Amino acid sequence: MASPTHIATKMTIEKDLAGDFIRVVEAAAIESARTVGHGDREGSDHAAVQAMRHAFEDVAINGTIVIGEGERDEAPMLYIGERVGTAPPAGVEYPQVDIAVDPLEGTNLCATGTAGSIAVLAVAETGGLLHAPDCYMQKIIAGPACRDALDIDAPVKYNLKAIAHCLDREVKDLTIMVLDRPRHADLISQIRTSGARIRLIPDGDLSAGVSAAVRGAGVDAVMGTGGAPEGVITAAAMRCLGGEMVARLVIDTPELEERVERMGIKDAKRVYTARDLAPGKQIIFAACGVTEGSLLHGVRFFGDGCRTHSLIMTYADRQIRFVDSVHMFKEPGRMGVRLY
Ligand code: VTB
Repeated sequence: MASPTHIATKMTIEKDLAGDFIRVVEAAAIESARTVGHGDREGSDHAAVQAMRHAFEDVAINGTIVIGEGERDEAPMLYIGERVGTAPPAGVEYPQVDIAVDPLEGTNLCATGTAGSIAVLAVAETGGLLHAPDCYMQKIIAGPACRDALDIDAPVKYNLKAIAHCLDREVKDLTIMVLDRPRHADLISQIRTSGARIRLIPDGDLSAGVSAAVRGAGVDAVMGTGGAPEGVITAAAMRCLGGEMVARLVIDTPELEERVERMGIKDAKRVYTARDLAPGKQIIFAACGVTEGSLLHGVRFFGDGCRTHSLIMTYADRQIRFVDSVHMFKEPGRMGVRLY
């Protein structure tokens, strides 16, 4: 008979753990969704972080947070380097994984009840996710049709033409999502000059990026500068979806230069692809909608429980699942479960 250790080492990260990570993002989404529109972004974030941290306790992993809420001295939970997962029984080893979390991506969106906030994480075997510093990252993200067609150093109109060509349509029929920030004034004006359409978003370039690689989500590409940690999690999703991404860290202060050097990043100007940012051989991406969005529905409460909408993807196992869950908080009551 196989020993428990033998069984544990035979576990594959993706097949055996994907379902557990749905619960982790669902827990974060449900708790932050209770704060939607309260105008308290810290409160919303705290609710998500606490719920996610708690949910990790039930997952049979030897996990290390590599992208999280900040350095140990600035974040009490889900800080970089924190170990998460259930303590294994004697003689059992749980799989070692690196985890990138964004318990509430789009805190402002949640606090203001605006579309597009999600609870999200990416998991890979040790070393499978770039330990990106918390700085900006220039990104272009598009769907699988645009494989190898993007050039981060080329003019905006070149990339728009390339995307249009890959999608077999005209530039004027593209929809590009851009974070609504003053730093994007020139980018926005160049996209407008080219004739492509723009959807300006207040926050949430991570779910926008994932949407760009999902047909029917109404977005063809994401362009501009957003957070680097969000970029790594987006890259994990692109690996699962076969989407295209080119990115570069924005290292514009001596402090940041020093920090990336300390982190072992030799070429600060390096152009990264999704594979460079998330090189894992086994990758899990899990996201759950908090507020309503073009990719995922938000959490809907119905008194006795709530309903959540999640996306769970695995790379090697090639599974992409949209999961619609009903969570009963107590005994089913007279309200019953709603169909939609
Ligand atoms: C973006 C956005 C995120 O950070 O990455 C942004 O997608 C970048 O920072 O939702 P700025 O707000 O400084 O532009 C978020 O807003 C998350 O904080």
